[in-house]
Amino acid sequence: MSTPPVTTAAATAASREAFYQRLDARSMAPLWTRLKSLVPKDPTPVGVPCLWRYDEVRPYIMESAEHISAREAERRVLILENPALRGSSQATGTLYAGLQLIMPGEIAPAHRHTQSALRFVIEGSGAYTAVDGEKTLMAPGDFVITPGWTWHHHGNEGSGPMVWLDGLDIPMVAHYNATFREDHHAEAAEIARPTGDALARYGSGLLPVGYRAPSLNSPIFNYPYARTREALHALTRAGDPDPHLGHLMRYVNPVDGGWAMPTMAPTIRLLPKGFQGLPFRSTDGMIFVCVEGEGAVEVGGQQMAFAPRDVFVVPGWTSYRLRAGVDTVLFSFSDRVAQEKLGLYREERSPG
Ligand code: GTQ
Repeated sequence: MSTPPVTTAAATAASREAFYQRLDARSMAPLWTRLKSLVPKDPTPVGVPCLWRYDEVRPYIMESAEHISAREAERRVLILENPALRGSSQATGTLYAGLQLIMPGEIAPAHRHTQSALRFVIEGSGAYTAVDGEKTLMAPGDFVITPGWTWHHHGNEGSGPMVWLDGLDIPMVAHYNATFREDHHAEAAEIARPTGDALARYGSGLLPVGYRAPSLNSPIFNYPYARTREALHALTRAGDPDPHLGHLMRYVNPVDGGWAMPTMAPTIRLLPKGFQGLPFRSTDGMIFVCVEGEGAVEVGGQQMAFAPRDVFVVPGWTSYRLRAGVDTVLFSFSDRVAQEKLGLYREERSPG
């Protein structure tokens, strides 16, 4: 039996390093120096908790109209970029968020792209978005879907500015390198159906017999806030909220009962007056909008107070708790639907 030669730690390190350099020259690398970071015990949060107060942001949004038209900009949007991810156009590791402004008489020209978009209306009235041949008029609190690769343009036929939050899966689609876009030959795409058609056909607990869904998106493309609000308040009369999450509802695709969109998971919740949520974390980074009320989120050892129209981010796998001083409504969205389909979604409830 031969005994291995005695080597010093320094000699071992030096010979390994020389080996790694020869591997490097062949576009190879040892896994064992990287394994723990490639396959960590649990997720490292991407981005940091952050909040944009609407009263601070609004003057900049309005000023953007002095600098550029919707036509020239194509989409006049101020991107909400996570402070830890500057330059990436990301609010979370997988999602983009921005505040879009459209002024009276303007049209944001028709285009389509493989990314999916959602809108959550922040302020104004009289503006519409047209998706796949149908217009919908938007009002504050409305949740609107633009499925990937559908023609869409926006217009404002009202007398004041309208602002909404855009949520897009831009980083996710970029990850797959599956980004395509096309500009429509006309500024406004054709309108083929009357306004309200989709809501009547698909959003009344009814579906046309024989209906075949053309995509994984809900055929309802505007979920009006008046209806959503009624549902939330009915819940508060019927029982107690989830101690971690409040009265939490998801926007559903009536065709299959799944999430309303294939890549982004939109939810809305009511936190009753005095709600003190227990800690919770989940693998999906979330973007919230305060719709009504006021409260605070405690996240990553930080307290962030929110008021209506404020937008805030809770990174994935970061424990947070929600509090509300008065009845408070929060919209939020994340990549949870994609994570669920891939078998990745996890959540954790702490007792306090
Ligand atoms: O409204 O189509 O915020 O294409 C970013 C990209 C909005 C839109 C954004 C877009 C849009």
